[in-house]
This record gives sequence, C-alpha cells and structure tokens, in this order.
Amino acid sequence: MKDVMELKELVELIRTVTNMYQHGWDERNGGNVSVLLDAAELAEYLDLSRVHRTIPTGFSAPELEGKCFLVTGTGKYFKNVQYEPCKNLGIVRLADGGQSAELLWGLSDGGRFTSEFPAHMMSHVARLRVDPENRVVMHCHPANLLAMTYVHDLDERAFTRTLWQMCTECVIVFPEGVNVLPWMLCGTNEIGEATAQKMATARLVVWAQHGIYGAGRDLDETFGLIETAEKAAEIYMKIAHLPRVNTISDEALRQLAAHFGVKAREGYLQ
Ligand code: 2HA
Ligand code: ZN
Repeated sequence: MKDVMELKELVELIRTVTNMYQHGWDERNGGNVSVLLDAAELAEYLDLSRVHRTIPTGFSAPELEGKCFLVTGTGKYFKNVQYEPCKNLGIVRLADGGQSAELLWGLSDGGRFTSEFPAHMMSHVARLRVDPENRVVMHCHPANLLAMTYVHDLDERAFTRTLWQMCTECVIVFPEGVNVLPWMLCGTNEIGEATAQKMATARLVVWAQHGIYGAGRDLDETFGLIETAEKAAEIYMKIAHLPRVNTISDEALRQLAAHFGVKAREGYLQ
C-alpha cells in the first residue's frame, strides 16, 4: 500500500484549504470542499473493503453510487487542516443509492463530513452531467462577493455583466457567467437542490448574503474561478459609490470572447 498522505488530491486539498484560509475566505469553520477521487487509484492507497463507519446522508443520489470523495469535515477549521489532516478531512464512498456514506479514511475524532454535503453531492451530479471531467466543488465566504450581494441587483445577467466589466480577464475565465441564489437556509437538501440546478448552467453560484460555490476539473481551476470573481467584486466595491467614467464595453467583451475562443453566455451581451 502507498501512503495515503501522498495521494495527490489530498496533498493539493491541504494546500488549497490553507490558501483559502489565508485569503480570508474561510473564517472559523466557514467553507467546505469536496473532490471526486478515482476509486481504482484510491485502492493503491487504502483497503477499500475496510469501512470505519457508515454515516447516513439524508438524501439519495443514485448517480453517485460507489463513488469516492475527499471532503472537509463539519465544524472543522481550514486553518487547522494542514496540522491534522486525518481529523479534519475524510474520504467517503457513497452507498445505498447515495443514502449513506462509508468512511474509508479520516474524520478520526468521530466527526462527520461537511454540513453542506447535500449541496456538494448534488452539485457533483449536476456538473458531471454537463462535464464528465468535473472533480471539485468548493464553497467559501469571500468578503467582496458577499458585500456585493447587499448592494447589487441579484439578477444573474446584471450581476454577471458587472463582474465581467470589472476586470478584462473575467469574461475569459467564466464566460458562462455567475448564477445567483437568493438567501436560503444553508445546510439543507433544499439549498442543495437549488444550487445543483444553478450548477447546470454555470460553474459559479453565488449564495446571496452567504458566499459562493465553485466547481471545476481540479482544485486550481475551481480556486481560480472564485479568486477571479472575488477580485472583480473587490473592484466593484471600490468603485460602486463613485461616478463611473469608463467601462469595458460590450464590444470589447465580444472581442475578448472571440480572441480567446470562449462563448459568452447567450443573451448576456448587448
Ligand atoms: O460552516 O460554510 O455554509 C460551513 C459553511 C456552511
Ligand atoms: Zn458557508
């Protein structure tokens, strides 16, 4: 058996959540991340017949039957993950049509996976339908995106257009735009279902007055999506109260999309 601490996704997740904490996106126990693992590869690191505990999930997701995920634990602080990964993270395999999670590694103090497990698992299902290579779902609380949801129209087209106008790179990084959910109670199957529905058309979903969800093929892509949207929101919060003298025009956004070979969300440019 190889040492699980050398599993690439585990090494990268520890670095990523540490970085997220340092960015100020994950105060206290804020935020959660899940990474879909390759079960055949995981079998080189763990005895997959050895289930430590079985934890009910409270929802069903037949598409995820037998799939293994590396997840952050509920109530765990991202700042502590690098020092005690085995206590703060877990590797689970979904069973019984997604209704239970078999703990294969981690959560060594008897803890559970993230309280946002429904939103994560349902988002994986939604993203895998549109991109079979999607592996990561990430949630955090970046201050400027949150601030923006207090002062900006939550209409998805308007919200996206503002972000695109704040930095030249935005339309290239997230040409499909950003979807937005109004404030909803977190940690529930309802917000999980609503998030997954929004994930069908975009890799970024803002939770108004709470935070953001990102999805992508790896941790770098997903972190980078949130980082770019948060940077744009930061610029917006710096200028929102000032007279706007210049902007990035729709014609410029069209040129960017054409030059970099991406398709801006249908109907979002004038
Ligand atoms: O505490 O961020 O949304 C973790 C969260 C809940
Ligand atoms: Zn949260």
